[in-house]
Amino acid sequence: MHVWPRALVIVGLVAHASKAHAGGATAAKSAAGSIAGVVSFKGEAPAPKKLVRDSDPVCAATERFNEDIVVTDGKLRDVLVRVTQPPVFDAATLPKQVVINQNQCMYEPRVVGVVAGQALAVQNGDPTFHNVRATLGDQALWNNAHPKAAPAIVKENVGKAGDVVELHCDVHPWMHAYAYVQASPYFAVTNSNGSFTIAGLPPGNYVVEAVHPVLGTKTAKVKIGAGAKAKAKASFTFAAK
Ligand SMILES: [Cu+2]
Repeated sequence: MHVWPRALVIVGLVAHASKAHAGGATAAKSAAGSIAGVVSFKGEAPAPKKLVRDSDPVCAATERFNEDIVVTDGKLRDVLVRVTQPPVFDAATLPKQVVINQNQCMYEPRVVGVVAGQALAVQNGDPTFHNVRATLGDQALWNNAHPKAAPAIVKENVGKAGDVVELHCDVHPWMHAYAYVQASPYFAVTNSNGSFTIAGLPPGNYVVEAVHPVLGTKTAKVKIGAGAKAKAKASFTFAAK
C-alpha cells in the first residue's frame, strides 16, 4: 500500500486553506467582481530625458526618451497591480506566450506580467542587431544574440512566482524591461493613462499590491461585494524617491 509522505498532505491542506481565504469560493475567471483604479504620481514628474543613441544609426533614426518613470498628466505608466491571494484559475485558458517586442531600440512593453508556466517571447522588430540578456537580481539567467529578422527568442520557463526577470541589451545599454512572474493572471499593468482593471474576481477581501520597477511597492485593502458592490475601486499614489 502506498503511503503519502506527510509533507505532501500538509502542503495540500495549506493550499486549500489559502484558496478559501482569497475569495471564499473556487471561482472561474468569469466571476463578476473587479478592482479598477488609477495610479498617480505626486509632485513634479522627472523631465523626459532624451536618450543619446548615436551608436547605432537604426536607433538614432528615432527620438526616444528615458522610460524609468513615465508620467503623463500626473498618471504613472508601467505599474503592475495584482491581488496577493488570488482565487484559483484555469491555466489552460491563458495565452501560451507573453510577447515583448524590440521596436525603435526599446522594449515594448517595458513591464509585463508572466504567469508561472507561460512562455516569454521576445521579438526583434528592428532592422538591427540586439542581444537579450536576462538577469534575476545579481544572477545571470540567459543571453541570446538577436540578429535582425531572426525569429522570436522564446523562453518556456521564465521563473517562479515573485521573480523579477530583467532584460538588457548590451549593444544598446538604455534598453531595459521587466518580466514580473505572477502566481496568477489576476493582475494588470498600467498604460499611459495610469489606469488598471483586474476582472473576474469573486466577492471577498483582497490585498492589492502595486509595483513599479523604480519607485517600489504600495498596497491597499479592497473589498469586493456582491451584486452592485462587485465593482471595487483602488487608487495608488507614488512619489519621487
Ligand atoms: Cu539592442
